[in-house]
Amino acid sequence: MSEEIKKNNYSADSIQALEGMEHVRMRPSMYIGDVGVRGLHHLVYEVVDNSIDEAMGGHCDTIGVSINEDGSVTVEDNGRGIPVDLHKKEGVSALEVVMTKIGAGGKFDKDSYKVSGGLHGVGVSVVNALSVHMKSTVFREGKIYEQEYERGKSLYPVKQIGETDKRGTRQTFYPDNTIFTQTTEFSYDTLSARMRELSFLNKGITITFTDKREVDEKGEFRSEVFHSTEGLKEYIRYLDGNREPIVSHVISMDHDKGEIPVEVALIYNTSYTENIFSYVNNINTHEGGTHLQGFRSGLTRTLKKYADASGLLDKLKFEIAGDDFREGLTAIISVKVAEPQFEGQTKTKLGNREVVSPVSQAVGEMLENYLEENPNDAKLIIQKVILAAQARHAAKKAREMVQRKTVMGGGGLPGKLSDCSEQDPARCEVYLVEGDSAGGTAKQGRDRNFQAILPLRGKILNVEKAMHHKVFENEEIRNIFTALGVTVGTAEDSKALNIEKLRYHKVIIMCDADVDGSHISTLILTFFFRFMKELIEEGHVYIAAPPLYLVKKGNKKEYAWNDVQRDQANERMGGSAAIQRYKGLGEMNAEQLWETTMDPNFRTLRQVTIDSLAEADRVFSMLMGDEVPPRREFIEKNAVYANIDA
Ligand code: 0RA
Repeated sequence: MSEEIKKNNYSADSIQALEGMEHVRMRPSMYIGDVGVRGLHHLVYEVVDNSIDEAMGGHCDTIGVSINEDGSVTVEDNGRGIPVDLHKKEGVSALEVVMTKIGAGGKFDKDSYKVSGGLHGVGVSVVNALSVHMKSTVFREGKIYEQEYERGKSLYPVKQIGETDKRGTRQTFYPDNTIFTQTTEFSYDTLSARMRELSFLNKGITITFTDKREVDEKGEFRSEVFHSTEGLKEYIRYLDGNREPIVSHVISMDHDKGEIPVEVALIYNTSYTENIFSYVNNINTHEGGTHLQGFRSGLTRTLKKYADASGLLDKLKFEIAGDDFREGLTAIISVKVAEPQFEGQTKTKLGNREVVSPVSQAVGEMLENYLEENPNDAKLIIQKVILAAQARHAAKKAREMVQRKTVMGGGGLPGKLSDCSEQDPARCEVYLVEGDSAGGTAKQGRDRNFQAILPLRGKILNVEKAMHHKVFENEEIRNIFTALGVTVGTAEDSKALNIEKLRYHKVIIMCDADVDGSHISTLILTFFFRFMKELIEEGHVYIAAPPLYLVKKGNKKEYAWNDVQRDQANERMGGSAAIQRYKGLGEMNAEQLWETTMDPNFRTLRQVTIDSLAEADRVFSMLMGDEVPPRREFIEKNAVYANIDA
């Protein structure tokens, strides 16, 4: 090859590399989903994923994650260290290739589990490109190596900076605030929840998580150590800790030998909800897919076979449906797939057909053994299935009644709804208001063009503890369904929602800013979470934030949402302002309610998002379940939405 061609090749390659990194900065959402809170946290997951891969390959057992004093994040592992020797093709160190080339990833290690899926596995170079500054430190073969970068560009070639007997890789990055314009502040709760989840999904690894941004009264950093010896089994106990089990222990299995490693754990509890969380390569597959399909078919087939053989179904007058086998079931499925195909709206649905049968078989085998060895538990499960089938028939009748009433009730809208005049759902919003009197004020204060008001009477039904037919028979809940325009699920799929009929694209919960109010918001949210999850998932649900104080002096007035704002407003007015504490929405007049809580130009709405479905489920089951002490503590310590609002 002539010198010239070589030179051209080299520059063509380097241009491509540059373009790759530039492209990440130009179109960050293509790589990390979005540049909001979610995308920001994704940076951490990406770096941690690389260390998890090193651990899954059996090369490391400890990962440290910290949010540093200056807001940067450090991830450190005790693995083999990213290689620093010359990468022949690129002419720079392997570390530099991994850090500055798109798509280089960790994939040059053949036997690692590096399996890119969804937005994960895009590579640490993406994190580098989106950071104002990043530093890699490698502890390897007795030496310490270092390289730093600015917005993805190396500042100097990898250099040796000392000697060590440690092994491992340390990565520190500062997210770029010109990319993450909304915020570059990491949330303790969000990261902590993900580290906990990862430790359950990868048993044996120790993950320490430390927040160095502030110290507590003892002068210590907030810190947690996550380590799970039993993996999914422990995860189930954690998730279902607030529910009452009907079987004596968690049923689980771990097939890590075959082509497709499958891990499953499940338990039955006394509730009426089905909770199945599925993961592919540590990614939560919200939309399910072939592994979930395999799980369901294995579960149904095995339980049905056992029930038929036991004679327990002999006197039953109707068919048992698939749903009936999953009432009161909490399950986690985790599979590892080498080349996952992700489908669906949020690319969280596994498409690989070859996954169905290994999962179905593994689940079948596991259950068959359990039922055989634990006949008492087996009987309890089958009895629960029969009850579920009976309840489903009752619910179907109740649902048909609701739908009949909706159709016959002249347009079908609930009498208590004060509708808006605008017809385009994208421009309409509905306020669900606690109590008739606040509802009345909201009705006077609103802009009737696009704002509808639905007052709710006192505490709505706790759906977490009610059987399905009770839910559909409840008047307040029926009012919500009919006001929103969506119909209740069909007999085949009680959770299918025709969300395209939604009459308002913003559904705003407005309750008093006190413990009772947050309890009521939680009840409404629980209902949405269990019966209209898409509504939350598609970003239609909001919580209004009414002010806590009115600070007034002469003709000056200011509202305050917390004590700091109150004191500042008071100072601005010279210190002797009259302070009114709002005990509830009812103390505001229509104008005040409009100004503070309903006027789109001034109000603050908190969008409810589901960050981690598993964690959200645990929180709801705790808040709405039978155990009072943890609930009281949680409600008093947090705003209800603390854990579900990103
Ligand atoms: C490929 C090869 C080797 C190490 C790694 C990847 C590696 C990558 C990361 C990313 C974060 N932590 C990591 N630790 C290791 C080295 C193979 C060898 O030493 O033979």
